[in-house]
Amino acid sequence: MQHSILIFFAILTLVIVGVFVYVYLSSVNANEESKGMKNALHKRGWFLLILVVVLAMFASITIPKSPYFAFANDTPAKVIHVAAGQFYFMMSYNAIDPKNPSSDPSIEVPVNQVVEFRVTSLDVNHNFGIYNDKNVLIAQTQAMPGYVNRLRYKFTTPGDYNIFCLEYCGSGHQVMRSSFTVK
Ligand SMILES: [Cu+2]
Repeated sequence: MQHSILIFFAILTLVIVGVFVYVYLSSVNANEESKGMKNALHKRGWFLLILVVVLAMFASITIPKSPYFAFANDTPAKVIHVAAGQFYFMMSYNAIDPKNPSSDPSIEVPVNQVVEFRVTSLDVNHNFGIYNDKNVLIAQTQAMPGYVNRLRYKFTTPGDYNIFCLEYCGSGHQVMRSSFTVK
């Protein structure tokens, strides 16, 4: 891992040096540029075309992998309602009334079935991050006041999962923690 980071930065350094060399050489060779505005517009056109092509390639590769489309055509086997607040998570099988919030003491989620978390906040912005028993983040969504964000996921490994807040939300941010069991 450290090896590949080193190689990445070495390549990045070469690219940056290359850009500087190119800029230097092109400013030395000022005669080429003296053809006036026509030359500059010509170059700008090519630059914009290449930029659009590269961005379109990135978008076509990454957008289909967006988690917003995950399990979009499935009907969730179970819906878990989540309300975050300073500094706690409430989870319930039933909708949580913001005026009188209450949670279920323990939450169980079925394995190998699509479940949906409906996540909101009762005060400021929080985050709902799901970690497996090896402390690897496997899914997350923002918890926002006035919005319900739906997070669908299919757990393939039974066990205990932890919830942590991933949005700095105040002095007790680091104590925000909850958990549920996948069976
Ligand atoms: Cu937080």
